[in-house]
Amino acid sequence: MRKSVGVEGESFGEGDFERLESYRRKSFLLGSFPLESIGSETKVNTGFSVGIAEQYSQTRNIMNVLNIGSTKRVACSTTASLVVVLRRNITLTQQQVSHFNTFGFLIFRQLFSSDELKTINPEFEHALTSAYRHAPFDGTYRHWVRTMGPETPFFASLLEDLRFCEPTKQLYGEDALGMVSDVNRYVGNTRWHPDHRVDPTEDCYGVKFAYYLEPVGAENGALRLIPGSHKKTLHDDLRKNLDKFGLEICDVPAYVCESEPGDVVAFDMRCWHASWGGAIDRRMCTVCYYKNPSGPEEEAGTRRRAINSAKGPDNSGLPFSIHRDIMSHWVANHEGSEKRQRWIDRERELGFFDYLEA
Ligand SMILES: O=C(O)CCC(=O)C(=O)O
Repeated sequence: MRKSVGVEGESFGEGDFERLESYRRKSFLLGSFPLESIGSETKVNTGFSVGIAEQYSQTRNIMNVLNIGSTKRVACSTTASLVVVLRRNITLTQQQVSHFNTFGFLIFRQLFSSDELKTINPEFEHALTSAYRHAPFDGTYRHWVRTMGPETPFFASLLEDLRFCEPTKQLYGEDALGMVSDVNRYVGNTRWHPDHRVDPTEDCYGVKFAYYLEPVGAENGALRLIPGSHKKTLHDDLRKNLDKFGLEICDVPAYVCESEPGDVVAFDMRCWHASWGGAIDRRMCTVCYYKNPSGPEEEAGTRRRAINSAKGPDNSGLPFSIHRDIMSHWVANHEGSEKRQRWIDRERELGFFDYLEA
């Protein structure tokens, strides 16, 4: 029996997996939801998303989807699993844009599905274990590696994932630049700091999407942000005065971004941020974009960043050859992604790959 799932008036049946996948690439996310009971109804939270092509071929039964909405009921008949195509609203509302502009951050709950976390966790382990084979993690210093190489395909796809690059376009312009997807094992507290300077002649700026793989709260390593500190007056005031208060990290007035696995915190990298009480081996990942500089001053600021960011890998205790191989793979763009090529061309022009290509 041919079953179908409706997507904006279209219907799909068994064997239509390629077409389903092309929808996912454009703007749809697919959810695969195991059903415990047969012939009943189940609730699907559309905040969850999965997009793994191989699953389609394994999941031979596609059901009707009823009532597209935020939480929906789907009818299911005689099968133990179900594929649903959901259109996730990846566009920020005006209110979210204003929140980000004013406070410097936004939190997206359950942007990753539990199925995606099942891919993220082993890729995370593999990326760091193989990169630091020469010095296995012993809790004395942070391990950090970029995940844009062939061995971590899920992480490597994230810069081009619409969940990240579409909001970035809204916040930093259509031509914003995809920079980094990385994974980290943090050790204990992180002191207060901004990632970028606020003066555009000295540095560029952009957004970091950060997600933790364990639940984190106020007492165990959640990201703390000082709202509005991406703006010059507060940013500079903190640079000048924060240390003078002699406050513990946790006593500085701040917003604590409690999070569960699957949640993502997006913040302007000029914001002052820190963490408190975190465990040794706090697993955290990021996806980062920069604003494409416009005008000679911003370009000069971005070129300075390019020179400084070449030092990053040296400070991570990672053999340079490992970093170079990962980045060279990304820059080679074997997949022929147009979007990525545009980023690469502009980043090369700005000097971000000088150290790789020297
Ligand atoms: O999670 C932490 O300890 C801090 C994260 C951080 O400083 C960063 O991502 O820049």
